[in-house]
Amino acid sequence: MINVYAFATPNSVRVPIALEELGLPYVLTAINVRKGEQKQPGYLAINPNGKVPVLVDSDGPGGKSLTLGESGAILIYLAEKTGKLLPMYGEARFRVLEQMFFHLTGIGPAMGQAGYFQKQAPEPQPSAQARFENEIVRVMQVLDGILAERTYVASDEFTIADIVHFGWMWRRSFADVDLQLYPNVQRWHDLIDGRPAVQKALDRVNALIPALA
Ligand SMILES: N[C@@H](CCC(=O)N[C@@H](CS)C(=O)NCC(=O)O)C(=O)O
Repeated sequence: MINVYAFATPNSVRVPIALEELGLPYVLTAINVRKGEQKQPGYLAINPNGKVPVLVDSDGPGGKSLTLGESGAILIYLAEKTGKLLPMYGEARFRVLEQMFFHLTGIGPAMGQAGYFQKQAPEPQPSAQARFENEIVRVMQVLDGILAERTYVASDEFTIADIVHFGWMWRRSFADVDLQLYPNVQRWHDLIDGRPAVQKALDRVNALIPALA
């Protein structure tokens, strides 16, 4: 049995997408980060880092239960559990990891920080906002150049690196990112968004948001 603790967020959505793509059944439990549920003691006992997503696999390595945070680590775990979406050896494997690290240390943090300074900072911080907005343009241009050469981000095969990149592209409006400025990324985004497993995962995470009374 696989349990996923998540919300409708860019880092969370990767895990349901991977599980849908891999055809693994899972229970999805909402941790409402807008209400601070990720900082409650019960959840901190599952993830001391106080963030979503978390995956709990009762049938983990050696038949023991595994509790795992960090969306990138979770995707590698699921790929290796099933032998899919991550080549085992050679350059192809390291191109996937290269793209995952590029996103997780570059694009994702830039989008998160830009959105924070645009929309949530208690007072305007123009130089901080400009720093992260400029970084988004730089890394998005890098990604656009990569996608001019390849169908998917790591190769001409769909991999977990595409799932990692897709999370923030799905939630790009938080950082006011316009994909029309990056035509190769737009082409790739539409390809990923059109996958039935991706749509199923998006429906499931969107359903975690409580309806406004
Ligand atoms: N590096 C982590 C980042 C997780 C993360 O920042 N999750 C956000 C939602 S997208 C969160 O839990 N935010 C609530 C908070 O930071 O308190 C991952 O990839 O899983």
